[in-house]
Amino acid sequence: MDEKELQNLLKNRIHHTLLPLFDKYNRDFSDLESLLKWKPLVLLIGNYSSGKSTLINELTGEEIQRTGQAPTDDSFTIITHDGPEQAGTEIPGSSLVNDDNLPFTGLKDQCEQLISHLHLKKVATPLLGDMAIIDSPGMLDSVTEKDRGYDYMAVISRLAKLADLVVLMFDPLKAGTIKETYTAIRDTLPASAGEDRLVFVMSRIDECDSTSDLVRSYGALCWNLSQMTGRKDIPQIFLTCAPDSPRPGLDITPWSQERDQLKNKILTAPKFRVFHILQDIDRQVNELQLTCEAMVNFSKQVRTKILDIGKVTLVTAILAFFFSGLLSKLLFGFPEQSLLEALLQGEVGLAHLSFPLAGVTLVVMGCWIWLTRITFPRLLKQRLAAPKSLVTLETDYRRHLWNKVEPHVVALLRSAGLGQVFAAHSRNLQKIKKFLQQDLKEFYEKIR
Ligand SMILES: Nc1nc2c(ncn2[C@@H]2O[C@H](COP(=O)(O)OP(=O)(O)OP(=O)(O)O)[C@@H](O)[C@H]2O)c(=O)[nH]1
Ligand SMILES: [Mg+2]
Repeated sequence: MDEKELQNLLKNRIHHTLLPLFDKYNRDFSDLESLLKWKPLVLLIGNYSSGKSTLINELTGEEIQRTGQAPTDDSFTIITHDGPEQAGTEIPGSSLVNDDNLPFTGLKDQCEQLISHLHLKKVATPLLGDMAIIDSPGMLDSVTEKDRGYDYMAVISRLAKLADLVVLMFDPLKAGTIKETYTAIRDTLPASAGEDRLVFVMSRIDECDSTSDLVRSYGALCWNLSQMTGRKDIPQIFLTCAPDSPRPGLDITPWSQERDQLKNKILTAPKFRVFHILQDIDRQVNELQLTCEAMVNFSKQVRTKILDIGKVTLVTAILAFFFSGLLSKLLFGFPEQSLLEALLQGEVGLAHLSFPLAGVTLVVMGCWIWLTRITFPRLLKQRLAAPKSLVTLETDYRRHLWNKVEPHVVALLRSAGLGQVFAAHSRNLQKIKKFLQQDLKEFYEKIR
């Protein structure tokens, strides 16, 4: 089974099994749906003038992107191949964000400014037939949202979620010292792209005067990366330069393979697509499972209270049935004959039942008010104050998931009401567990 067939199979399974469950718990599934819509994507981000556009021109074999020293490009350009007849076609941002067949509708909520800085270019090379590469505006120092006119980090975050590979480019002159790069690596990317989808590149190494100069830049980049990521282990960093640019000074022979390895990594990104989708599903379904677990436990706790109140109601209703008439007679002098007296004399008529039935009705109503006005709101308040108590968080993974899920569970509880207690949470939880333990495992095995 090839990647495309697998992706379609996955899409069907998701639509049949998962979407209804996600709907029931008001979980947003749009990111995953976007992922299933279109071709695999590679996102190129990094310092201005680090050589992003140069690398894209090299991959496509066309001068498709403008290059130059100093910040050159202020647009997000999606580059792909859609058959030779389409080569040279450009699609503006306004069409891209309104096309439901493309995964970019999520960018619509960004302002107009972004729309005019977004477009799609179709190129002649069939290498990009099954994928697209996104070139991005270079990261800058001391730039604010006002300067760009849109929230650059929010756009990067959304695109990184869609991308199967995120290539982060640096150059020896600004090895990890640019402010936006720092923010992206520390705050934005960890929430959008797993470490395994990130590739670090130091380009333009030919501009180092000597090997020791390169080692200094490489060391500076490693140090800065460890500060940004908090990781002590240094990820692989591709050391490359454009093939036509080697300048005298540094002999780049020891690193000459790395440009090809990088290009190969980019062009084989479609292979990661199914894995990327599975990883996303895995995380989202685990979040859903935790949400559902919280609802199952909350429902159980409410049902226990209902059962307790139910028992009290039953006993009180039986007493009210037999003794309400007698009590009223003793207190107010009527009815003339209570149900109990009529029973003892064996002369029970319809008239004897009015007081018992009124008594039972009063008891049931009282208990219902007790449940809905006192017991349920009190329990809800307690759980809202400590929603964590609704789940067991025995592993770091579950604790991490819970941090994301908690606000959602709180919103669900607030809007839930007593009716939610009788929803089929346990059955839903079984379905979710079955998906995680069987279906997902089968898919992982298929891509092995
Ligand atoms: N010496 C040398 N110059 C390079 C290399 N790669 C790119 N350049 C040059 O560096 C400049 C910047 O390259 P671009 O490809 O425009 O960089 P960019 O990252 O797209 O820049 P922005 O779009 O502004 O963010 C251009 O003049 C390129 O010709 C390289 O490996 N070695
Ligand atoms: Mg560029």
